Amino acid sequence: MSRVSPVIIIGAGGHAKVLAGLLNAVNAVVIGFTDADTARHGETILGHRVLGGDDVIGTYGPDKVELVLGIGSVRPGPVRHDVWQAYKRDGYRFQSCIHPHAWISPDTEIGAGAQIMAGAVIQPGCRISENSIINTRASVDHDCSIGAHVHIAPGAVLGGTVQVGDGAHVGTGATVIENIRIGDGAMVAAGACVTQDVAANTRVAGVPAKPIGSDKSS
Ligand code: JB3
Repeated sequence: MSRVSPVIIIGAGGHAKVLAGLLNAVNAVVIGFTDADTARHGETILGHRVLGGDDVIGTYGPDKVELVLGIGSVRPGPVRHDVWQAYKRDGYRFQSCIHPHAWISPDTEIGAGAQIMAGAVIQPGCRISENSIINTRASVDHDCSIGAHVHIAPGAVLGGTVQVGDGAHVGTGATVIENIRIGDGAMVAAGACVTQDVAANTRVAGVPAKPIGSDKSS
């Protein structure tokens, strides 16, 4: 992870706190957090202040600061994608965050702003695309392809050669067996065991996982 530029963490909730812990562990220079909720302004989290709203970012500018997207997600949704696109359009760069206690095969392709948390394992031949989260203790086995803006939640297990489409969510503790394709925007519920491909924008749950509807309906 590049630690040349200081960073601002966007959001000051649970996901941002985990990222602050990671950034502290790698001695990154953290300027502080921004948050949409004015009640949070002035708080200190793991040694870093909530500086104000996102207007603070503009006072630095894209040549002075890199961003870390600290807004998480528990289902597919536009927020992470939209915030990412807005700042990218304005010329900002997102710093990728890799916890020192993740194990990542050296040949892994890691996109800009990807976040790989403590205890994650990524085996050879994988690609983790931009702005995706491989959360605490998740395991991604050989030759998996993880699209952009994906969340592989804590403790999820992907077997070999799994493909996860852009914007999909694999819930906490879910298991996906080898060679499965999970479509764009799909959601795998927590604890599910996926043994068949999942179509785009579809939600599945259970063991074995079955469709429970379209994510557009939630
Ligand atoms: O499951 C795990 C391990 N983590 C979850 C994570 C992936 O997603 C976590 O438990 C949460 O369920 C969720 O974390 P997140 O996104 O940090 O949620 P929350 O704790 O609700 O905090 C979101 C924060 O983002 C709130 O303080 C919002 O006010 C703030 N926020 C929302 N939109 C924003 C914006 N902040 C800024 N700066 N800009 C925005 O556009």
